[in-house]
Amino acid sequence: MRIGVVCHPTFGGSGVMATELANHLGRMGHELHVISYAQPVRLDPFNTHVHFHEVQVQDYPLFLYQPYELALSSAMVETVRKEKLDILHVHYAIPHAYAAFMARQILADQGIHIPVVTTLHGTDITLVGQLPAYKPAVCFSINRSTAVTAVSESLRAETIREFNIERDIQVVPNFVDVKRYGRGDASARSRIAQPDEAIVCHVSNFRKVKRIPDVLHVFAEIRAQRAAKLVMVGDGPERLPAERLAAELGISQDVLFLGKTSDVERILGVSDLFLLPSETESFGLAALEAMASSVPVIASRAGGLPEVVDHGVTGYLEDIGDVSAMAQRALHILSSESTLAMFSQQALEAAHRFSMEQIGQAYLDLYTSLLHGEQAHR
Ligand code: GMT
Repeated sequence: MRIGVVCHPTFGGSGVMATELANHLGRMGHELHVISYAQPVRLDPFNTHVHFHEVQVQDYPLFLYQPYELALSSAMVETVRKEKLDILHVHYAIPHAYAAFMARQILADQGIHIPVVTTLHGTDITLVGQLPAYKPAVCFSINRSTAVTAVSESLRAETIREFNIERDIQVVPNFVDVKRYGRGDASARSRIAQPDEAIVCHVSNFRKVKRIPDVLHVFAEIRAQRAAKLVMVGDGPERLPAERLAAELGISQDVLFLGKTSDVERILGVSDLFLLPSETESFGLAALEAMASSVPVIASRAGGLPEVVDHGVTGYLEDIGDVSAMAQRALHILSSESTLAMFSQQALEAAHRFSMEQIGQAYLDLYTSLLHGEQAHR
């Protein structure tokens, strides 16, 4: 199959999912054409079946805002025509579903009919997508996609509740390539912590929705009871305030802010516990990646997190903002080697439920059904 993929190329989970899916389908022998304004970080440069097409936005002094959606629609049209694509799969509705609708119209005008799959990922529905400035266009482009998927039941339900949806939305959860993850040895661990210290980890893009202060408050309560280090991976607007808060809480010496790093797997591989106390989280790919590294998760009972984290089995879920309950759960998991080992094992087993092979096949099945229902351009 010849598949066009549109995504945000940054460190966010939707870009990671789009790119890993492209790498996986490319390894299966399909031809993947990734269209974005920059090469996604995880795109496999050694995979000869995966190709990158950069969207060229031309600066023009009349515009205060350069029209990215127009450039993206044009790039989709050109790539579909030149590469004879069968299907377009766009990740994150804004602005991709809208730009894909336009591309599809332009192509139809030229006698080329191509199905468009839109995958909803999170704040495209739960936050940004609901802003009055975007909502009508988001709703329209969801209704006009050939097929729509959401990464959790929770996100599907919220989309139907908040938008005027006139169509089916299929749930296709996120996946993880468990083989990429593993446990680090004592020497790797010793670079972060002393042998008696637990390693607690958080990975995100440090936006308000992640409730970064809660991560620090939970850790401060853990730290008051036992030796531990907190590793904060990622960067974003909440990072500087978090560094100040760590100082105010008197825990700076035990908190490492590592910024953006492509070594997330190695850091997870030496971690004992993962914290994700988000305000909302449609899925929580970071939690799944932690579980694939045998790291139990303490998270908020929000959005799709209960579909990923099994309360009392692979970690614990507590009410949003209940930092004391989260800290108590964390201390329980860390209370003995055998308790930690049991949760770690269960976390790893649960991660296998979201295997790349199975989810990749679900997308392929969807593409195939659309191609049978709609004449592709050849
Ligand atoms: O929607 C966002 O905030 C951005 C998006 C991203 O690109 O990282 O994150 C969402 O998509 C991920 C991949 O499907 C999910 O794992 C995240 O839970 C989701 N983020 C939120 O819902 C806050």
